[in-house]
Amino acid sequence: MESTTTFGVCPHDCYDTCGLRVTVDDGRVTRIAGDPSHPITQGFLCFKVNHYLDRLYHPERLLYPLRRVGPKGAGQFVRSSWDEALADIGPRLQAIRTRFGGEAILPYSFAGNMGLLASDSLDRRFFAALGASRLDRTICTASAGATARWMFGQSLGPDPETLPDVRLILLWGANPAATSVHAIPLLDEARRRGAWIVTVDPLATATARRFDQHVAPAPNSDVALALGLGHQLIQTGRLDNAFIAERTEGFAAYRQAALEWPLARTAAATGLAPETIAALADRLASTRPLLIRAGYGVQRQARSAEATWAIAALAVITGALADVGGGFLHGNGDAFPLAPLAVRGTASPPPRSINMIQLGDALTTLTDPPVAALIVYNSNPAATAPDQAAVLRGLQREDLFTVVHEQMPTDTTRYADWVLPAAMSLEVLDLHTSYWHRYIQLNRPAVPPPGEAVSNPELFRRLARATGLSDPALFASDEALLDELLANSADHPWLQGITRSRLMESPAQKIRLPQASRPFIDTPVRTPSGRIRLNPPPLADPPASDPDAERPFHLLTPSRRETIKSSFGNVARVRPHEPPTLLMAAVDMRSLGVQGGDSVRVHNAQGATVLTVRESAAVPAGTVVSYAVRWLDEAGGSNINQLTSQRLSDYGGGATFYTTRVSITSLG
Ligand SMILES: Nc1nc2c(c(=O)[nH]1)N[C@H]1C(S)=C(S)[C@@H](COP(=O)(O)OP(=O)(O)OC[C@H]3O[C@@H](n4cnc5c(=O)[nH]c(N)nc54)[C@H](O)[C@@H]3O)O[C@H]1N2
Ligand SMILES: Nc1nc2c(c(=O)[nH]1)N[C@H]1C(S)=C(S)[C@@H](COP(=O)(O)OP(=O)(O)OC[C@H]3O[C@@H](n4cnc5c(=O)[nH]c(N)nc54)[C@H](O)[C@@H]3O)O[C@H]1N2
Ligand code: SF4
Ligand SMILES: [Mo]
Repeated sequence: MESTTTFGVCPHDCYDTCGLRVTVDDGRVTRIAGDPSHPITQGFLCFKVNHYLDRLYHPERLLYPLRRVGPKGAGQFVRSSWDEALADIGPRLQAIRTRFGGEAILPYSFAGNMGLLASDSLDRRFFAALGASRLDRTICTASAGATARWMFGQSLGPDPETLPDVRLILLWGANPAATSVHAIPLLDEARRRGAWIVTVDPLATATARRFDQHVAPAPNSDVALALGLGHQLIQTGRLDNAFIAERTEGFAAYRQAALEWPLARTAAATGLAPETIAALADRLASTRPLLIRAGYGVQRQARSAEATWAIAALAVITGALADVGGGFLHGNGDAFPLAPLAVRGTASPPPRSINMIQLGDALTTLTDPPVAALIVYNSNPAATAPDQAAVLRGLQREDLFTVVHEQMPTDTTRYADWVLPAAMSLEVLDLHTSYWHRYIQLNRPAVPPPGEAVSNPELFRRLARATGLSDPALFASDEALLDELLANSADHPWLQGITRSRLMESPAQKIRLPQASRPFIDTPVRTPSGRIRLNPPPLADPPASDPDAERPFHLLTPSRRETIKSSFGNVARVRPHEPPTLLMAAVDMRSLGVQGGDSVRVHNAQGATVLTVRESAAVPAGTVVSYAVRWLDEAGGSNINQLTSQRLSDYGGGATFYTTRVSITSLG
């Protein structure tokens, strides 16, 4: 028996971007393990990817092109061939372009596979060549990213490997025990060395229970809490005035905003005891190094950017940025200075942009031109996009031509005209960066794709040929794309010597930014003035009216430990076996007259779904929780995104999933 081991990378949308060791025996993957030599992965994987063979060799894997035969959305398909599929798709896209213009074609993708070739390569070239509508990929971190760029010019924070040196860590709207498990050993080590770790989360999550202190503000009261802490620091004269004077601008605007939040008002808005707020301010003023890690939970609300700004400002006014390991971390994406691949568009002026959060409106209300073709890859919007009723209404349109490239039958493939089979990351070449750690990693194929499945770049080569496009850049090989990516930025000091051959020898290369380098102290602040901006970004006013404002419960739908959004929804050993659940405080269950196991109808102006109630001590009164994201076919054709809205955040065009008010009706 022939046995080989290759290095791979976990492709999922996760902070940890693990290095994998993949064992292949006689052409079949037999073991997938964490790379023991990878300093972040440390030889272990999370619960879900420990069962990855079940996903790789899943009996439902899509192996051949499928052509729709039944009515739209009925999920009836017959096996077809690539020749037949491309002979239909190519001319149809051309006809749509001739009739309405390229903008009638809309790509929809996110981070199903985070590889740079899978998520951001020939797809962009193909759609630009067609003059297709552009997609603003905002669904995850757009608000925090835009706010970080406003304040610092970049999304950059300390190297996570410096975490053990930090003495006060705030995990604000982050749940790494579920969403970034490789942070836990680093946090544990910091604690062994004397750190105090505070979780700021309305829910008593596994993270909150594990560490030293849980501060539980009311959902969406982060602006009040962060500015209230700032108020305390100002009033008690514990700012780093020298740091503020030398390195920032806009402090007067910050100060004015913070002074509106005296202790009593902050306590009332957050539901926290005044002593808790004052004591936390004391800690912030007196402990070094201080790191504030803002998770993505704080920036899925209507006031996402304002909250991110107010939280990050605490790390600035205390001077915490000046210590190794200290400062503010929302993301580390800009630690990888890879210039994107060159894209040539045909359209002038550039085509319209469509915010992916507003897919429902794009499919149902746009007329000039309408969206006539939708090409989905790396994403499952029927389950994960907000305002699901509008999304499904759009997908249901008989005059919408929908092509979905997928690994599994999903809620979205059900609405396709063509389902095309996608390779998995263990079957393709790719390059990965991380939004948290500092390793750039090569993913090598361990086995070929099964059946007729193809990688994302290969899909777009085939689509380009079928639509009659001829620019050679649309047909670049995977190796050429990889070399182009690395060569584009080869001069950058952080990427010195990181070449394809180096990565072939040693597949996880740390970028050449010294671990002890302090972001925005030892690296430039890339704002127009070169100073950190303490004045808030230009925040949008709230909408004049919110039809759900008076509903009794605040619904939160954060990440579930067992799945990544809707991915893994069909992996039996991983997915939850209970029906889609609503977690409630005992006091709310009593007042509604419901018991554990009862069905309730959860509804608001957007839509409705039915969930099974379970009592939870982790949930405060007035808040209800349903972890994201279950498949629609588990719950009679709907999930919690029936209740979320297309409303955009205050800056950066981000999602507002966690600003959702609902009513609940007992069904017994
Ligand atoms: N196991 C697993 N891992 C994942 C994912 C997954 O689905 N499952 N998803 C991946 C993806 S796509 C992402 S973006 C990341 C996200 O991972 P995280 O950054 O951890 O973000 P979330 O899970 O969205 O929310 C984190 C916490 O924010 C809290 N929260 C909600 N509303 C508020 C609020 O108003 N204020 C405050 N202070 N806290 C609030 C929630 O209760 C939750 O515990 O995780 C990635 N990793
Ligand atoms: N209510 C609520 N909704 C949410 C969130 C929330 O917190 N609450 N979180 C939001 C966030 S943070 C995010 S990031 C989004 C994520 O939402 P999506 O982008 O829809 O992510 P997934 O549900 O993981 O689906 C990814 C799909 O890509 C497919 N895929 C994986 N690799 C490949 C590949 O190489 N090629 C192709 N063609 N397909 C591939 C997988 O099989 C899977 O079906 O969900 C958002 N939706
Ligand atoms: S999902 Fe995250 S923690 Fe799990 S293996 Fe992938 S990168 Fe690692
Ligand atoms: Mo995300």
